[in-house]
Amino acid sequence: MFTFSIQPMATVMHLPLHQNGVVSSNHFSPVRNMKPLRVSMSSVPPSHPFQVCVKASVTTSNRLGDCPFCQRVLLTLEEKHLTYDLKFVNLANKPEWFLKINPQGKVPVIKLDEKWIADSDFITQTLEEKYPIPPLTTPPEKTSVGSKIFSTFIGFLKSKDPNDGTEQALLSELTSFNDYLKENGPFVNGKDISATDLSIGPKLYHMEIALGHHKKWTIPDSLPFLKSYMKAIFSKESFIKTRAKPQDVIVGWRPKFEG
Ligand SMILES: N[C@@H](CCC(=O)N[C@@H](CS)C(=O)NCC(=O)O)C(=O)O
Repeated sequence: MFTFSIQPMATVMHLPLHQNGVVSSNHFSPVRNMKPLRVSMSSVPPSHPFQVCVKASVTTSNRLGDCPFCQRVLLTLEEKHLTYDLKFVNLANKPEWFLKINPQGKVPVIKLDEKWIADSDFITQTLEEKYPIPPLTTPPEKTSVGSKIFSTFIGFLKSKDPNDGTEQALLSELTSFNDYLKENGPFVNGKDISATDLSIGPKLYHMEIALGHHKKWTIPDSLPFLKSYMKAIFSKESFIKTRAKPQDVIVGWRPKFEG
């Protein structure tokens, strides 16, 4: 097990969470079954960094790999100024210690109040409830904005037939998102970055690198608000610190491209 320590830029107050047992996305529907959390503004910051299991790089030892869900969790920790230690998991040969933590075998997994919890939806929601400052909540009516971009990107990446409509499906989702940003941006919730941006940003990063390399595809100039959005997110210090190496993204998506 390799551990990589990350220092905070600052600290914030934190709140106690009461949960039972190991939680994973297998047993736990992130939103529906979420237990009520007790919130107290008088709590102190955690004395130790969080432990976070993330995908290991396949090109460089002891480095973060290409998992957009892991980056989403790390971005949330960064934006909330919470410290963390990374545990790199080789997903091609999962170690026993990791499968004990999360029998489902998926990353990210984070240790919160002595319990390991999985699934980026659940993790980020729990972090928001335990550490509400600074707030990252996206209003419910905006959380589905851009939600089909990732699946349509994968559909296009996997496609072998240029006329099967998958490129058009992606373009349609990107155009809707561009138009939304034009009216409501620069971020999904307006001027401040929020949880939905921290979810979409890593996916757009993967899309740009994977489609650029495997399909020689680039985002059309007709989508300037999307381009500015990507530039704004990709240039954030928190994003640069937590992003995967482009080569890992290329290698990671190759099996889907080659089918
Ligand atoms: N819904 C999960 C998805 C997590 C996920 O699919 N992670 C991938 C890596 S990007 C994984 O661990 N895959 C297991 C494997 O490759 O064996 C989340 O949001 O955390």
